Amino acid sequence: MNPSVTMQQGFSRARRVFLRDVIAGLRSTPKQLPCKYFYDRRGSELFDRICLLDEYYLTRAELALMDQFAPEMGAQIGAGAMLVEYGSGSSVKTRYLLDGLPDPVAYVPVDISGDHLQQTAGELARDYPRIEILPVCADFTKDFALPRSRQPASHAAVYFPGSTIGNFLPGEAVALLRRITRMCGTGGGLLIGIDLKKSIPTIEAAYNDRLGVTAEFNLNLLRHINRELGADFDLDQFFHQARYNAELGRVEMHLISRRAQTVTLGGETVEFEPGETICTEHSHKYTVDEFAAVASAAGLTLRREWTTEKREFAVLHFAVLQHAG
Ligand code: AVJ
Repeated sequence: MNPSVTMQQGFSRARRVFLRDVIAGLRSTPKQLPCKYFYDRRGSELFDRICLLDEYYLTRAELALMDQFAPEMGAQIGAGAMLVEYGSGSSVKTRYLLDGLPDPVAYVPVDISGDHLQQTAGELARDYPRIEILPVCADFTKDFALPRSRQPASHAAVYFPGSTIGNFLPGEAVALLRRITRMCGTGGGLLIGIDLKKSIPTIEAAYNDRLGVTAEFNLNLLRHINRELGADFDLDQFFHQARYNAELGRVEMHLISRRAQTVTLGGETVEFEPGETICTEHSHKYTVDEFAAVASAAGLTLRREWTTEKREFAVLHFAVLQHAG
């Protein structure tokens, strides 16, 4: 019997999807891997370290906005909301928002990483006893059901911080925002963090830090694949590089093969040429107007914007105007 078949039978559903995604990505030209698989335990820790780096201005800029304007953002969202966060991670920024929101009914953190989610939900339940915490372990790019809160909410508001929307191609971003529009319905809203276009050296430095934490984060994707899928990537034979594609307005992260090599996974082999790259992440940068146009295509209207003085980062509030259906 083909050994890969026996192995796959022992795989959980999530792992089979992971394997399918990885093989499809490595079979395409140019090779690519989905960035959502960065976030195993170690990947999440490395990302937390990225957020503290001198060069990685994004988190500091967004936190400064939350620190200064959360009460205004909360007022803009309105009283009695169910706050739904996409990709909640450690919910650090959320605490500012929960502190600024008038009488929120429930907080629904949505994250793909179940362990992290349960831990964070427990901490929030302890610190915010008056807000019902309803964690949902899901991939927010797929449909998921909103939990029902004990106390009925007047409306749903999605919080999508961190410029995570930048990982999606503009067309995918419209599709994801449409889901949000549909889920919230008329009267709902979206508060979203967007990394803004700026000088290329500033952007590139944020993804090529001197300490090499981003390189570790990128390479850890291969380690994750080795561990979960029994692949045999040699991490020493790939190196990290991030470059800004000005035409498409995005950072592209790559893992570059140092030499010709063959990698085995799931009973299949994948060949690499010297210098061949795997694109592991796109991180789109927008102007406020560009992003408002993307959101408008999904039935969302810009209501307010908060930007840092140096215009590094923006937090934008959109209203669902017409329920797209
Ligand atoms: C979490 C997607 C916003 O694109 O800046 C950081 C991920 N990748 N350094 C980003 C990331 C490399 C980050 N996002």
